[in-house]
Amino acid sequence: MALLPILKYPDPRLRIKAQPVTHVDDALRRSVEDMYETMYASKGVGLAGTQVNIHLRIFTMDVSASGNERICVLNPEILHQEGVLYESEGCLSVLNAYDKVKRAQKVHMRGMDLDGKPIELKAEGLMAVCIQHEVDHLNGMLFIDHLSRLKQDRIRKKTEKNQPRD
Ligand code: GNR
Ligand code: NI
Repeated sequence: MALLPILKYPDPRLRIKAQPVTHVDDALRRSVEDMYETMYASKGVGLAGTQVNIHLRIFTMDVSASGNERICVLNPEILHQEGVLYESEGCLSVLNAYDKVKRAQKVHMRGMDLDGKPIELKAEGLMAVCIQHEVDHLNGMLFIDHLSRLKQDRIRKKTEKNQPRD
């Protein structure tokens, strides 16, 4: 088990589109264990492979109050979504930025588990938001991309001040 470094905005690697998982092996299972460890240590409710420089379509999630309900989805696909929800979001890859984002209230998702078996999941509320946030990461998208240009500029400037490049 190991803690993985989390890529921070504006790292260009956060823009890489993740590739589908074609086979599950021990190396992949170990990476997923490291992703859980990293996610829990950072107090995140979700973590996408992209954020830890693993550009495969994988995310881990635990939105439970107990912090003991692990969900890992490989090759997630959102089949259907409905309703509208504005929830305040943050991201382990975007420091010190929180804002409301328009999302679907419910999602119906399909994917594969670590045994390579198909799984289907219907989610609403925070879990639905988290799934949409993680699938965005796998497509190289960040929650701030959903905000106005003005808000994006403010976040970029604040980030540059806190972590100047070179
Ligand atoms: O820990 C996280 N909390 C969160 C809160 C509202 C909406 C989305 C999230 S996901 C985030 C962890 C993260 O950055 N996952 O990619
Ligand atoms: Ni995130």
